[in-house]
Amino acid sequence: MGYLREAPNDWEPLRLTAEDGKPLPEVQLPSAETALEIFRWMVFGRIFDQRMLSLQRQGRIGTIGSIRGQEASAAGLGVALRQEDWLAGSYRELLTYLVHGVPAEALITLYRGGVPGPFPAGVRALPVQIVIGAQMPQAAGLGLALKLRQEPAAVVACCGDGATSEGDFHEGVNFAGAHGLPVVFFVQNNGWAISVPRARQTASATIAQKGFAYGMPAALVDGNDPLAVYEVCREALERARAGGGPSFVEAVTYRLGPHTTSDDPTRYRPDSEVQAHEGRDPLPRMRRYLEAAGIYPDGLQEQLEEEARTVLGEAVAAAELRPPVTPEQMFDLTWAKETPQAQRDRERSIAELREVGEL
Ligand SMILES: Cc1ncc(C[n+]2csc(CCOP(=O)(O)OP(=O)(O)O)c2C)c(N)n1
Ligand SMILES: [Mg+2]
Repeated sequence: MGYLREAPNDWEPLRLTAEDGKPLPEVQLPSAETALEIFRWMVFGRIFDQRMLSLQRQGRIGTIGSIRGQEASAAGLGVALRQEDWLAGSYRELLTYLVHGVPAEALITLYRGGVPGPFPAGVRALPVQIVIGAQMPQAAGLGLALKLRQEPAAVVACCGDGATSEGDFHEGVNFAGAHGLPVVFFVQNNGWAISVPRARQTASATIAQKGFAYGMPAALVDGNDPLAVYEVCREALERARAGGGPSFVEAVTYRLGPHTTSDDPTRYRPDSEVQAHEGRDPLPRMRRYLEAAGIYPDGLQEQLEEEARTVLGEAVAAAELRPPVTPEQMFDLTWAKETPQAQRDRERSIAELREVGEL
C-alpha cells in the first residue's frame, strides 16, 4: 500500500502584470512597441466581435462564435508568431488569424457561407477549423513536414478546453511528443465547452499538465495577461524553431460572450460568474498596464476603435461584393486531384441539385 502518487496540484498561472495593470516584481516585460502592438490587436478583436455579431443579427452572415474576453490570449499568441510559422486554429482564434495576416474580408466571406479562397500567399494558416480537435493531428503533420524539410519554423495548434476530451487532441499531442516535432499546443481554457464546464471535462488539476504525459514541457499562463501569454508563446515558439521539440501551453481565460450567436448562456451559467469575469476583462487591464507604464497616448483606444471600424467597413463591403458560392466549388477546393469516387460524387450531387431545381 502507498505506492500510488498524486500529481501535484498547486500550479498557479503565470502572470507578469496584476489586475490593476502594474507589473509584478522582477519580471521581464516585452518592449513598449510590442505591448502597443498587442493592445492594437486586442482593440481590433473587440470591434471585430461587435461587428460580426451585429452582421449576424442583420442576417448578413451565418452563426458565429464570440471572441470577447479572449483577446489577450489570441493577440498575445498572434504577435508572438512569425511569418514563417503555421497557425492551425478554430473559430475561437479568429483574432489570431487576423494578426497572422489573414484579411478580415476572407473571414467575413467565410461566415457568409462563401469561399474565401486560399489565404494570401505567404500566410501560413490552415482553414478555420470547426470540427472540434481535428486541427491537432493536422498540426502534428505540418510539424513533421517542417522537421523533414529542416525549416526553422514552428506550428501552433490551438484548441479549447473541451477539445482536450477528443481523441484527435491526444493523437496530435502524442505524435508530436513521440517524434519531437516543432509544434506548440495552445489551449484556450475559457471555462466552458458550450454548456459543459471545465470541471466536467477532465479530472486533472490543470490541462497544462497533460503536456507532461506526452513528454513535453508545459506552461500554465493567465490568459487575460497578454504580456505573459506573449512571453510564454515566444519562448515555446523559439524552442520549436530551434529544433527543441514540442511544448504545451494552457491559457486560462473566460468567454464573456455566448458560445455562438445560436447560444443562450444564461441557461447554464449564473450571471454572478459572468459579472465576476467582466471585472477581469483583459482589454481595460491591458490599457491600465500601458497607462501605468506611461506609454499610453491620450485617446489611443478611441483612435484604434475608429481605425478598426474603417478597416472592417471596407472588408464587409468587399466581402458582400463577392459572388455566391457554387456547389462545384465545394469539390474544386477539396481535392488537388479528384479521385474517381470524388468525381462520381460531384456528378451525382450536381445532377440531384438540377433535379430539385436548385441549379
Ligand atoms: C467533433 C465535434 N463534436 C462536436 C461539435 C459541436 N461543438 C462545437 S463547439 C463545441 C464545444 C467546444 O468547446 P471548447 O473546445 O472548449 O472550445 P470553445 O468553443 O469553448 O472555444 C462543440 C461540442 C463539433 N463542432 N465537432
Ligand atoms: Mg472552451
